[in-house]
Amino acid sequence: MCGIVGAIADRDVVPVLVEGLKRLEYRGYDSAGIAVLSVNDAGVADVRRVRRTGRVAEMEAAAQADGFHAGIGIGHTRWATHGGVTEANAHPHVSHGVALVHNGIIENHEEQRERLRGLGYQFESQTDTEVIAHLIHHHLASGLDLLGALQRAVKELTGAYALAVVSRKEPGKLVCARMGCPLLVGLGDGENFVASDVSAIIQATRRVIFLEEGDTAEVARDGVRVYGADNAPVEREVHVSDVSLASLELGPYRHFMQKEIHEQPRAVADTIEAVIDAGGFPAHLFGAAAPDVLADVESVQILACGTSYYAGLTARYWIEAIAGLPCSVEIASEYRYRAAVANPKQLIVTISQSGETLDTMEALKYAKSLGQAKTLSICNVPESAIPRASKLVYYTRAGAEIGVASTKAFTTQLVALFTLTCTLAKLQGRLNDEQEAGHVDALRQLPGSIQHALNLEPQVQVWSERFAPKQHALFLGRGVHYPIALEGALKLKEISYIHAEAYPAGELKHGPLALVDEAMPVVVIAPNDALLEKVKSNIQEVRARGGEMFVFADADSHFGESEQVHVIRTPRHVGVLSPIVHAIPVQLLAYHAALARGTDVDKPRNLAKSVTVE
Ligand code: HGA
Repeated sequence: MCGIVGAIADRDVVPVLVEGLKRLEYRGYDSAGIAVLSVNDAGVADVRRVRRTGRVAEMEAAAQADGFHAGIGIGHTRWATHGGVTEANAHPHVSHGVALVHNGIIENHEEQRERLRGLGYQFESQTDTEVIAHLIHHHLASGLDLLGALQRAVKELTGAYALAVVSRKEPGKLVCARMGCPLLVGLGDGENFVASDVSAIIQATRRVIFLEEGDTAEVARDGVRVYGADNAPVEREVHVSDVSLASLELGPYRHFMQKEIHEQPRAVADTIEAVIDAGGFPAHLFGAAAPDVLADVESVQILACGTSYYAGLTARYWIEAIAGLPCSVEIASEYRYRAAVANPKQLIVTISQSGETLDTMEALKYAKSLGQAKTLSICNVPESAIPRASKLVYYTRAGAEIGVASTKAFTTQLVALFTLTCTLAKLQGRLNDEQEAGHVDALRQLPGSIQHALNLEPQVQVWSERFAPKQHALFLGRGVHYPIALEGALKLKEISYIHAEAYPAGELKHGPLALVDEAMPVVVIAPNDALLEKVKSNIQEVRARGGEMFVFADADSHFGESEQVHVIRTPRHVGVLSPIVHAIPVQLLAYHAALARGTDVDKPRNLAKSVTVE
């Protein structure tokens, strides 16, 4: 979603802002802008701003043409929530020499708008954000300094925000605030930065302070001061980010999604490294408190959104079958608004690639408010909000995931969830040494099996050409592979815009079979597991109705090909980890179908990477 970058330095910060915004492009956005303070010959500062709908490169060209140079400025990529995609709605928003960028949603913006109109302010945009610029100006005009005006203004806002602000009255500082949306301060040498995501400033510094909920900060060239929610000065830890530049760059690949699909053997190997090193599933892999927290767990509730939700659905099969614990999985945005029955011995597991998915965060807060103290998060971004709000954490080590459509985050979440399953099973006394060694061994083999699945790319590409002209597709799976069918359908619709639905194959005759004809390709995930014969019967049902089938079956499934039934043989059956291997070909199918249709794979329309609004 939206991205923020800000800088104050002895050099021209415009290239820093532009590069930062380019690194934030992956989050999904529809317009971009920067505002700088430029000082005229008489030493008077004023705000200069450039905004464009469309790509950062267009905004950059306009800034260059206008000769933008300055030692202080803020930039933004906007993913519209309030007000259409127009230049007037793009950030920064300006009020009488105060310029501001905002991530999040201000819930009481209408009430504030009325109040500010009454005070004589005129609005140029339809955004919720513009009220903040006017509010800050209003408090500045009443005599407060910039930081004080920001601190006063945020107390009048309800909703979520990360804010970065400059003012022509105080050209030597940036001020910023965080509530509900991530924001960090980057510490350079005689220069400092603000960003919503460390990737935006990694070219300038790796030393960062993650602001906490309710924090504000004053960022000058020679120093940074952070204030807590009560406006008293606070010390916040300085972290050194280990995000690698290579993970933020495309290298030899055409798209980040393609790069990230191919990084999966490495990402999975890195994520399971701790298990392999330990030669088993010791509870402390989830944190020092894990032996206590996990010891008397009676059931598991998984909360997540999108692809992470499908990872959770897959894990349910494992947790119930291997650990013998009841497990339910719920979409976070649903759970947070229903009267859930609390059980303090239930383990709440949240899954979020970014660790800042707002619905998942709110679901976690809600669970805690119900007295659910046993919380565990599976997350790919260290120090992000959701793991920080959880008792236990398992970090997937996928590296930065830039493509909006999640790939390596999904498969690494699955291995993390499998690790959790085995850890719980062990604590429940349901995993003997031999079984434990067997699961460790299966994990050790997994990167190799994933590589085999990647080698199927040329065959999948041939299929994708048949898919490209289609308007609809049906995905079928059974048991632990049903969530992979769901994930395959989601990937296809996200990036190729082909409408796709997934069903448990046994449901076919209860409705979706009515859709099947020669225009409806049916993708079937059919490995050699206990449900294979059932899936084969379901396939006959499709075949009898003239449907064309695309079957991913592992080498042991003995599927016959025919004119109507196309088969790609996935690697030898890998037992319980099979859904992880079968995730690969459905990702490849979506990727190549999107390529064939010419859509923007890494930036699908209307979607954003980290969903930080409700
Ligand atoms: N509400 C603001 C910012 C939106 C945002 O943070 N998106 O991720 C707007 O609509 O401009």
